[in-house]
Amino acid sequence: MSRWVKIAALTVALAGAAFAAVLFALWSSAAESNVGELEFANELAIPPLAEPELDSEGRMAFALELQRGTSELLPGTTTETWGANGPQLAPTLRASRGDLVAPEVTNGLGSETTTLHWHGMRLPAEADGGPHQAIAPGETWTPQWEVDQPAATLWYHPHPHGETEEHVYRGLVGMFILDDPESRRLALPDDYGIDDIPVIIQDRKLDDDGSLDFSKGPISPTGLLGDEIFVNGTHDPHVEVTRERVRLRLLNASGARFYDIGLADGRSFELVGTDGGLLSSPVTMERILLSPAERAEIVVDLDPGEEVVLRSFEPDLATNVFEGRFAGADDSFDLLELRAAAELDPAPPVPARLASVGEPDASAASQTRSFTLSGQGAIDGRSMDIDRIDQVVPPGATEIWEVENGSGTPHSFHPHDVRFRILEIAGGPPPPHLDGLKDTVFIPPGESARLLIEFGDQTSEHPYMYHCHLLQHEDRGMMGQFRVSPIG
Ligand SMILES: [Cu+2]
Repeated sequence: MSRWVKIAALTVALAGAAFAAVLFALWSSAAESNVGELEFANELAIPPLAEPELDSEGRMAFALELQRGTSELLPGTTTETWGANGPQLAPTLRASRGDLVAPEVTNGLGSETTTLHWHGMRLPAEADGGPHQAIAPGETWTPQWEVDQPAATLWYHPHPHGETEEHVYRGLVGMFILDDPESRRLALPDDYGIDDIPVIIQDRKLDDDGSLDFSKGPISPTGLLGDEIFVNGTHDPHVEVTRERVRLRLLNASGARFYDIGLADGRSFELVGTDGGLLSSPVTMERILLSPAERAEIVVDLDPGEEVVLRSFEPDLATNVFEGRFAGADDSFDLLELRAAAELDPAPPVPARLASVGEPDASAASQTRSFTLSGQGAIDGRSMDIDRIDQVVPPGATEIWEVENGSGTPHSFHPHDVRFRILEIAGGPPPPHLDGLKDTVFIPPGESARLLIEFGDQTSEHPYMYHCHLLQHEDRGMMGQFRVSPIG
């Protein structure tokens, strides 16, 4: 070997070692935790319930003014945030099956165009609030629809093409609670803000002066991960509980972070509902994994005078140890302290039967479609094109959609307008907590999900979206469009 070849080989080896050292340093510093660091000093904010005007035709007109504001997210600092009818977050909307709802959404964000999407809602495509329903600055958008689905915890958030991660991160997120006659008869905690508590979880990175940090590390396979947790916009929160049982409506409103949620002392809770509605019967659990956009309604039992912490444990993302670290798989966070009063009002036990969900009937499916989530920004190798319709679904059809995560990165799948049943996930039948009505499902790397989907029967020129709900992936094009239309 000549001298120059030896020098070249040595140089390559040194460069490789230096690169490995940098990667290891990045990897070592990427794990985040606040466990044991919080004092739970702040009373949890409860988003106000919106009070709609009833118009002459009986529609519930919810006025929503999208606006910029400032919030004291961390003590002594000021953060520019976005909200509806306030500086951050948005009011909780509440309606019942059969109601006609007609939000009046005014874009007061200044120079920014945005949209407002009603996640999990069955509605006409032109009311969906996806990227086709842009609201220009100063304009008011007035979709309307009749609520035609079971009681559920839905939510709403911006969905502008390529900018959803940023708009959600800035704080434009609200809960949309649906009731139905069946749910109202159940003895579940349902006094909003008293024993029925919204728990909207977001992570953020903040600079010392409180300004939002939008930067991502050099390795961010799933998107921006924050090291500060906010519940309903409150940092370091606690909530006073006055009854023996409390229902928490958990919403993962983060763009990329997964939460594996349980009680810090290991006690179990009853899972009563998931994305699309109540389960047929409660499921006793100690942890529930929520990928971005997923919801869970849980009921927690408390003894008088005790304090128990709601915690997110290290989520199993089923990816390799290297990528997992950069996707938050080694992160844990205290979320919220539940403080029980010295005397608690009695509460009935969780009913053994909840909703009539029934068994999924795969034989009702008229066709099967297959999708592969590939890389970090494509479905079936194609990036989202707003001028391309990827699928046409006959009105009222029931179909099986098989979705494969063909990458090494965690992904999820969320079709608009529908709820689905999981027929199979990662090679087996769904576990009980995934056997209810869903609208978003985590598909681990290399795994597949078979979904039984009942589509709506309202035809339209406008498409609905289906996409990964890790918002960085959605923004990069891991999204397609389907139209509900007679074929041919
Ligand atoms: Cu994804």
